[in-house]
Amino acid sequence: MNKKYYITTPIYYPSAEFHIGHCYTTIIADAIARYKRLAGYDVFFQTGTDEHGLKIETKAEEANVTPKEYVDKIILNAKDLWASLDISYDYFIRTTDEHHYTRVQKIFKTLYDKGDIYKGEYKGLYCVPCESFWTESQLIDGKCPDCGREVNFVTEEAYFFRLSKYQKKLEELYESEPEFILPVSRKNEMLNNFIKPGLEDLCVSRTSFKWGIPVDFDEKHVIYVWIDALTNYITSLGYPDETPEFKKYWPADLHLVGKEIVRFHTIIWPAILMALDLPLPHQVFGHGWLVIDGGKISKSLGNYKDPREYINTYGVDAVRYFALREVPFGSDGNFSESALITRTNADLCNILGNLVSRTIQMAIKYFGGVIEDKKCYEALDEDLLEATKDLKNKVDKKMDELKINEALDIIFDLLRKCNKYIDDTTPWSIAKDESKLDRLETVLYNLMEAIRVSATLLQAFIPSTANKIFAGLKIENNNFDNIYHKTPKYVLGDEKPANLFERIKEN
Ligand code: ME8
Repeated sequence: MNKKYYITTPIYYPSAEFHIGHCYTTIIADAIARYKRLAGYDVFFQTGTDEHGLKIETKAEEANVTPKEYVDKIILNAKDLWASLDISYDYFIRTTDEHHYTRVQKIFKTLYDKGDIYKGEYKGLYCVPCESFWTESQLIDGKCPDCGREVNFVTEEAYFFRLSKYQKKLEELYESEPEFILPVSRKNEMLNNFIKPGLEDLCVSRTSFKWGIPVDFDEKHVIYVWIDALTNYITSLGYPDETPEFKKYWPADLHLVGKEIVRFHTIIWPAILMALDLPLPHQVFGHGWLVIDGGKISKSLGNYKDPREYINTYGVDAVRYFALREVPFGSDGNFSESALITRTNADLCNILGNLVSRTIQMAIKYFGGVIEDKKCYEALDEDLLEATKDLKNKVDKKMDELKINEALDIIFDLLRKCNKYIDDTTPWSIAKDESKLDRLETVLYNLMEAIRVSATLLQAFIPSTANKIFAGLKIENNNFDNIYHKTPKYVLGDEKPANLFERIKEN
């Protein structure tokens, strides 16, 4: 049986249309999911939407529609966005799905019956836009540490999750699983800023708004945020029912999240799972933010375009490639249209596009598109042949470490080597000597094999471009099993394929 791999994105708030930041996480999750599928894993890739809460209730009121009508429209657009970005999710969970709804109620009741949820009174500081409660010591200059806005003092009857009980177990988890949180710097932040100072019990119900899943044994309360949101990762698989999907895919292999919600995924989520006696996810990766001109891309500031505009203008793979390649994964990075253009021209157009088109053109021109390995090697070939042979191992290693941008850079290193190989071998001058046709054919064959191997790996990152390359080489797509099965003979026909990327004019 194939090994399984379960990867998730956060479930995003459909309080406004999605922006390039949401695309960032989802594209990266998609590339990892595709990579694992190509490697033969049975992958379950989940994304979705987190639809309850006061913010959405308020937005819907402002728009004069019901909360459900409000979110339905945004989700339709979100699904369209994911389709135009070639996002290959296996399951899209909505927290308004009936299954999720009833399963969350059961989970809440189980935790209540076990004494891990109890009724008390909440007195505290609350940030409405972030839907987060804060303690005095967490505030920065008296304001919400996440968004910098005012917080309000509130008192209300509420249910609490006994988070404090799991302090020691969480410390042990961090100790015994050093790679539970990546990058490691975020682990230290969680330990030193949140766990070590002492965990407080967590408010998990509200009575001040209605748009949420009711506590079924105390209907005045709606289940508030994290028990509703975090459990999406298991309710989608059928939990608390013992479904085959749950048995197969849980625990998750990777929760990919932005750095601002690492805390919820590495403290509250494992504690809930411990309370339910369930195994914990293997890893939570907290990536950095895409920023615009150094500032946060924000739904509330509205400083962004619909990502579909970029896709329509520059193509899906320009956007995907930028998200995957531009920023060292884990760090913050700037997003701008001019950086997107520069990156597309430099890598996709100049390095990849040119190489593929030059190689295919030469194969057509000199051999009518029919190329075999004539094994007429020279010392000059060594570097390219070795790099081609090593490529998958090197990329695998980077993918295992979730160094996605470096994985791509290694593939592009090989493509750069191919371009240099053309410059060094100068096929057009070999072509002048009739006696050297075997050598010329070998050079072209080496290039085509390097392109094929690269395209096999690129399928995970820029799938539509990889498909065009396979189509241009007139071969079937490879997966990782047959990546090193050499193509016995390329038969391209005599039609020059369209360029993969057109150069974009820089302003
Ligand atoms: O937090 N750069 O939803 P959300 C990079 N519903 N990634 C970004 C980003 C940016 N500028 N902006 C958003 C929620 N993201 C909760 C999650 S999970 C059980 C519940 C991505 O709509 C990033 O993944 O605010 C971030 O963590 C997520 O969107 C926040 O989405």
